[in-house]
Amino acid sequence: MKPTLPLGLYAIADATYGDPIAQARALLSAGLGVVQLRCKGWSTAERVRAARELRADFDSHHAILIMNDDLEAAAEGQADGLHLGQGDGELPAARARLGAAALIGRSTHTLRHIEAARAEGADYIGFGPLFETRTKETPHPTQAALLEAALTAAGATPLVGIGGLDAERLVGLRARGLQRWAVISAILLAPDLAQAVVAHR
Ligand code: TZP
Ligand code: MG
Repeated sequence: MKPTLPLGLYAIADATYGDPIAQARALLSAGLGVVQLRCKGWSTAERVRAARELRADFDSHHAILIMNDDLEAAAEGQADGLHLGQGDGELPAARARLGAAALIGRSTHTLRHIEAARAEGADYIGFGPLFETRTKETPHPTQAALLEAALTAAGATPLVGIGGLDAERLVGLRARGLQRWAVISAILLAPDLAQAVVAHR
């Protein structure tokens, strides 16, 4: 059965900020139900190894493991799902490879992207960058002003806001209807990860 994306914080373990295996374990210990493994610049074999190493931890925490970017790594690494950017390949091909139970998300940067993601059968939609981000070079303008329109465009498909999020910004975004969000640097660069998770969940 396809897992349900939890409300609140969608955590990301990111090799940009250290060892993603240690990060993922810490995020699971902090009680998070979904963690994406984002290992830019790694080979598929390295991603597969990381996912396999973490599989038992995710199972014991009943948590969802999402692989970023790499369909083959998601399949071989026995991830629960895959996150595709705009340039990361066709969603139907990923669905065919991973099966109906896989949770497949698509990054979107415009309202048109959101409509396309729904049409291709995305299980959830990442939307951003909401604010300037230090994690990723993005040619896309910040999208926070479009949040309400994005939520409407997403309809029943869960939307995960991303980009430059911190605890203070989340207060305003949640008041405007955001129910799910992804945070990278504000958590992974915090001196105390568990405390940062509490502040952003
Ligand atoms: N996609 C849009 S912004 C972003 C991604 C992967 C990076 C978000 O990182 P941060 O550090 O939470 O701004
Ligand atoms: Mg990508």
